[in-house]
Amino acid sequence: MLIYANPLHARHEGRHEMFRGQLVPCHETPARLEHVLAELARRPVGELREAPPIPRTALERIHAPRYLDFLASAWDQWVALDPAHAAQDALPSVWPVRGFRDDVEPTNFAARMGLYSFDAGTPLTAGTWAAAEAGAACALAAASALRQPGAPRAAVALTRPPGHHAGADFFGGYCFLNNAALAAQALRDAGARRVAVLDVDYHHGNGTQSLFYERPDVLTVSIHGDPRTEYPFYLGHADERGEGEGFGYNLNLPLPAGSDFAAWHGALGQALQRIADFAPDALVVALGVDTYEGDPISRFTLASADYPHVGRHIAALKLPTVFTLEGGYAVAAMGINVVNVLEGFEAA
Ligand code: 6XA
Ligand code: ZN
Repeated sequence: MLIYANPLHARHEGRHEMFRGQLVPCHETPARLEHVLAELARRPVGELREAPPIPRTALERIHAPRYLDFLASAWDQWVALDPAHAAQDALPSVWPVRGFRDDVEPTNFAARMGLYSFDAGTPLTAGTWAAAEAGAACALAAASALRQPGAPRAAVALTRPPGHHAGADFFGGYCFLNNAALAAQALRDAGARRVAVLDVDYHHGNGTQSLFYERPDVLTVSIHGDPRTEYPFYLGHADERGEGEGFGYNLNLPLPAGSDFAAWHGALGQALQRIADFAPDALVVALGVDTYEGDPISRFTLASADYPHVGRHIAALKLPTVFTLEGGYAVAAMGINVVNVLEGFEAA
């Protein structure tokens, strides 16, 4: 497999996130990706490649122009308000919920942060845009690689910040640009007739679901903690099946917090059956390993030894596959768990 690691990921390093009513050190840190790279150096499952820059037109296939303009310039605007801001992160604190307008872009910076986000856990920093854009470039490069003659079976975008919570025009859940959606769209644009996205992160991929909700050409399937108790709370229920032409092309498999690998594995079987029935030309896997028993913010109990099986089962679909990196906060185990999935896939 080919591996595109985001060379600018460490430029995004948030200081604090709002968590249970307090500002706490960020869970989503550069060390996460460093651990995956270190484990890949020990167990090379693929060849590391560099991604070319992503054109703005590719970003606009998924994200709204005014959102991209805001993200690209937000840090400069934040520091222009007060030079002291250079030493702080920008976090949103006000949002347009039901009944408010979102068609008029406010000039006030805090109001625009709220317009383009859905939580206060996702700090925007000096290097956020550079890191997010370079991460999206990895997703695009991974998708393009699969369409080349003599392509390998899989390509990996080792990205952070992650992407699956980001929608057409909002950030949240540590995500800014939706790498999995960008890869799926790039596969479609390069000629794949149908693409499936399988999201195995602990948290529902609300951004990916909403981006493809009315489309029958991209099937979205997600296994995740039940949103009644688990983030992102307001989407991810089993009765969300898609809308209009997209009806029947979204499958949510929520599981109760505390679920073990036996339960998770059952849901994976359902997910893989639905994907096989859809008969796609390519697959995108939003690979979060926050399903791990030691994860500090999640509540499934998968063990490191379970992850090779996850990779093996996904490989059984026999589809050209892009992996994008999503969550996982048990930092020391993260490298092992991610490489276990990739190794299981390669060994199949
Ligand atoms: C709330 C928790 C964000 C979850 C991020 C994640 N600040 N998503 O791992 O997959
Ligand atoms: Zn997650």
